[in-house]
Amino acid sequence: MLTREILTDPVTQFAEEVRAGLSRHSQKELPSKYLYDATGSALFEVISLLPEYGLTRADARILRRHAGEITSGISPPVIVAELGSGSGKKTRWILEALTRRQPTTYHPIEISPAALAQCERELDHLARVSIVGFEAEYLDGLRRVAAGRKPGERILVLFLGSSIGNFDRCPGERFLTGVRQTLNPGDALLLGTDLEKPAPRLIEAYADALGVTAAFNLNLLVRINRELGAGFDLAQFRHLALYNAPERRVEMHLQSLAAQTVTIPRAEFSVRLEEGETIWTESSHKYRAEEPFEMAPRSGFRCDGQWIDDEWPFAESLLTAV
Ligand code: AVI
Repeated sequence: MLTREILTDPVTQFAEEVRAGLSRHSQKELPSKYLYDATGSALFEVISLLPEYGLTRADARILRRHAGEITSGISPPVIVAELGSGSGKKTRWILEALTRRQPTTYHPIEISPAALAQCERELDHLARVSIVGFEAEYLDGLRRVAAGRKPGERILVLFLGSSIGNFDRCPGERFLTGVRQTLNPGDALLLGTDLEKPAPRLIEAYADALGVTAAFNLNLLVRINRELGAGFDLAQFRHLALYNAPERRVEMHLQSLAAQTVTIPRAEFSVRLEEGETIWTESSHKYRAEEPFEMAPRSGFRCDGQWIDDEWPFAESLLTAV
C-alpha cells in the first residue's frame, strides 16, 4: 500500500534559503539538501555506482550481511522510519529481516518527491510491507510517524548512508537530540557514518574521473535557474572538492571562473561573485569508529552495536533511546 503526505511549501522556502546563503558577505553557501531534485537524485544514484565512491556499496554490504542481527535486539512490533530514504535500495534488507517476524509499516521521509517516488517503486513489491511516505523535512516527518504510532509499537529510525556527515558536527548532534526527543525509551536509531580514510582516496570519491559529482554539484545552479528564474551560466563555474583536514570533512564548492552578477528573480535578489570566489554546497564529515559511541550519550542514546565494512571503512551503529 502506498500513501504520501506533503508537509512543506517547497518553492518559497527554497527562495528564502537561496537568498540567505548567497547574500552572505563571507563564504557564500547553499544548503546541500537542495542538491536532490529529480536530476540530482538520479545523479546521486549514479555516484553510488562509481568505482571511486565506495560509501553506498559499503553501507549496503553491512545491511545485507547483518540485517538479522541488527534487528534482532528490537522487540516487536516495530515500525520503520527512514530519514532521507533516497532510492530505498539498501533498506530492503532491514525490511526483509523484520517481515520474517511481523508485517511491517515503513515510512520513508524525503524532501525530494522524485526520490520518494523511486523509493516507493523500489520497495512496493515487498511482501508484508505497507509504505506510508512523508514528503517532509526529517524531523517534521518523524514527528508525524511518532504521533501515529499504536500503543506498544517501537520505532526503528534509519539514518543511513552517512547523511549525518552532511551536517556540521554540533548541529549533527543537536539533530540526533531532536530525533531522540521524538522517540520513546527502547526505540532505536541505526546510524551510518563514513569513516576517515586517506585524503587522496576521499578527493577521488568526490571528484570522480567521469565528472558525475561535478554534474551533481552544478545541477544546483540548473535548479535555481529553473525554479527561481535565475541566469547562472554553467560555463562560468567549476566543481571543486577539497579535504579540510582539521575539520575532517570533504567540502564541495562551486567556483566562479569570472567576476559576475547573477539575478535570481523569484528570490528578488542579485548575487555578485568575484573571480575565484566559491559557493560552498556540501560538507561530508568523516568519523572515527568510536565517535558514535561518544555521540550517543550526548544525545540521549546508548550505542548497543556497531558493524564495520572491511573494504571501504564505513560503520553502522545501533543506538537505543534511553
Ligand atoms: C548523501 N551524502 C551522504 C553523500 C555524501 O557522501 O556526503 C552525498 C554526496 N555528495 C557527493 N557525493 C555524494
